[in-house]
Amino acid sequence: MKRKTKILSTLAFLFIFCFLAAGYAAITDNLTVSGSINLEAPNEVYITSVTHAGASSGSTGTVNSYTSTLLNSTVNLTSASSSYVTFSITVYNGTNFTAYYQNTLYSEAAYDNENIVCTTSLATNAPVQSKHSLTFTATFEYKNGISVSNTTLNSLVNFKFSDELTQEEQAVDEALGRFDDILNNETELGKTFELLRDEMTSGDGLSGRNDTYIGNVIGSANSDSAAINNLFTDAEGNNKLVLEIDGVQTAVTVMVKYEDITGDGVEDMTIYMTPDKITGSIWNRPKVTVYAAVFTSTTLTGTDGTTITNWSMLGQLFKGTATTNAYSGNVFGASDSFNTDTWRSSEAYNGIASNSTIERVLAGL
Ligand SMILES: [Ca+2]
Repeated sequence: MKRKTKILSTLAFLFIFCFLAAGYAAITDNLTVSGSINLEAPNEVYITSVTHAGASSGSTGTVNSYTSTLLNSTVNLTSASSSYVTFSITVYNGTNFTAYYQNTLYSEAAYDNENIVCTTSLATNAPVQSKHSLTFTATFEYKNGISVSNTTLNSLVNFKFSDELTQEEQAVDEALGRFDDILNNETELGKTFELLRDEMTSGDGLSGRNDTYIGNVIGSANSDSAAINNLFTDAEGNNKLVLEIDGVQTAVTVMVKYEDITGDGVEDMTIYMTPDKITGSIWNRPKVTVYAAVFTSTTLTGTDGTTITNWSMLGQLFKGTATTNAYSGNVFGASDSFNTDTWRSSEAYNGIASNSTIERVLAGL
């Protein structure tokens, strides 16, 4: 997941470099692609469409190209100081986290008429939710009170969204990517969905142990923690539950449950992750931040008759809280885990209020 992002960032950079080196005319030719290329959605916020949304009489706007959150356009206004051109722009958030509009940026080298300004309909920090689109307008018009001389603007503007993740969010994102790999039959070291299920159901001799979930929370059995750490370690030996940036380490504690969340009678795989330290007691059960994602399975049949099970994430990664609790089977009843039944969203999704259960949040999708 991370490598993919790097490659795409490099491509985006090369695009920008092409703009600067070759000028605008050439890029339109470069973008002519024939045949069909199947690309995965980039793990970033990016423009998916730009259309005309209005102009004053005699004014015209041309979309030369767009990539990432960059728009290259030419507008020709009239000498009327009130003339304008408006584009309607749709962006898609391919990341696992809500991104927020920051500002519209440009460099003077790629903006050849300082008397024309670009204003968007977005408020600062307007959110675009993970795996969702957002449409807004960008209007090019004269600055107030200038005397019109040059009526044309060639520009490259960047509608900047902050998809920068905190280290905790990055750590959770890495763990989520690894979980997807485990479910979808990654063959390295034999780590698969089947192995995960085997570890859940193997039992560890503790009374009351539930074979539908497994975690590496403090109170879980050593064998459960070891199994989770083994599963989340990739072929290069990197434990994806620990992220270290500049010497600062963030550990992710996970609980994986095999349960029917969608209500169709078929078990789903749910992963709950917290970057918080779980420090409760039997007398004190504080809430911890818990991210949750639900994966549902589809069985596909190949032309040769073989079948594979494909797991895909429903919606997005949801942020919420859960109450600390004792891990099932822990006879001492300490708050060494968290109770997934108490999970409530802490952000609103698709008109569903925050403080909703994961079932309710999913039902709104
Ligand atoms: Ca289900």
